[in-house]
Amino acid sequence: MYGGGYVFSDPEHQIPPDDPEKLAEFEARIDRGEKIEPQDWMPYEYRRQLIRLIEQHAHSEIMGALPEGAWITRAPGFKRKLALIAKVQDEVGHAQLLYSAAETLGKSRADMVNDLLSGKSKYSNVFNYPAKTWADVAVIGFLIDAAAIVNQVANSKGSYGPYCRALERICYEESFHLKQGYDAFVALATGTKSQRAMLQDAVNRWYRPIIHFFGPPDQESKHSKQLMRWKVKMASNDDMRNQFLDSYVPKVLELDITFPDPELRKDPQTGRWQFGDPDWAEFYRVINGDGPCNAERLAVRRLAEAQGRWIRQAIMNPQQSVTIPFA
Ligand code: FAQ
Repeated sequence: MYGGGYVFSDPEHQIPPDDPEKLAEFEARIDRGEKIEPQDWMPYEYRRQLIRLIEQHAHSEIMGALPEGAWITRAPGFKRKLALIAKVQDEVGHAQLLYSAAETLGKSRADMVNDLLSGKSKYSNVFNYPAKTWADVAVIGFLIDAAAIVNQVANSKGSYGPYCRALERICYEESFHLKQGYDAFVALATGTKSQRAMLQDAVNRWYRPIIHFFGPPDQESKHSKQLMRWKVKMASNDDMRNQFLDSYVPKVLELDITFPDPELRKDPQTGRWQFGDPDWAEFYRVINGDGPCNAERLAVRRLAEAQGRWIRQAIMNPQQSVTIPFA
């Protein structure tokens, strides 16, 4: 297939037009709800878009381990620490599943990792914000995992077999993360005055990034129309955002924790949530590399990559001797 290199990495690469008959048959299969598998014919653009989306998702899981991972040593108590270690390990495992799913489309893991480290590939906006207190870990575990589940349960019913199967497995684990996140969230919400204040502060800081998590409003979304036609995305950004707000705003409010947005309300006529200015300029700054933690997160990944190089060399070339840097 694309053994030697990754054709879509080259901006000059001319994408040949798809054979109209094959395209029609492919779209008919999608309409019938069939799964597309790696060996099947697929349009170039379907392949390119899937690689982009699955790869970004994989990077998000890896980068998503960093804000919470920093709290493992400071988790309050043995049981919270055990749960957090297991969660962080799961997130990294999700990245492995997703990189494998993206590899079935012809881009090597090495190319994907290089594109993350060079800043070429995106990853989720939310992981470019700091986790300042333990309450941030509770908010990530509850609300960001919940947001991820809304998106991933829907898309696990999509058209590309390897991605859907990876999402099904990931969703089982994310559901457990959500439970431990909710438990930590409730413990703070029903705790002392200062615990409640710490939680409220964290919710205030994460509210806007979570609104951004589902992507730009539908009218600004570049890829949604085509991806929904090909059943890669099973709902639009605004519909997913609305579904999340429907399910989780009441769960937060019932704990007497508020959102820092006086305009947040559900319109009873339309069933749609309305909110104040979500500052999409901030969203675009963050996803294009200029968020509060982008540089720090990438620096950590580059360090991990450099420190793990010797062991990758040892595994890939077992006959050759390697120098162990820290021995
Ligand atoms: N962050 O045309 P659209 C997790 C970019 S997993 C960064 O609407 P699309 C688990 C988009 O790439 C979290 N960039 O894009 C966990 C595009 O840029 P490009 C990740 C974003 O693809 C929990 C441009 O904006 N989940 O959290 C974001 O149709 C707790 C135009 O936007 C997934 O990746 C964003 N939020 O829809 C781990 C799920 N939104 O590439 C640890 C799969 C948009 O043209 C702890 N992905 N952009 O330069 C998707 O469903 C979609 O990619 C969307 C965006 C819905 C995220």
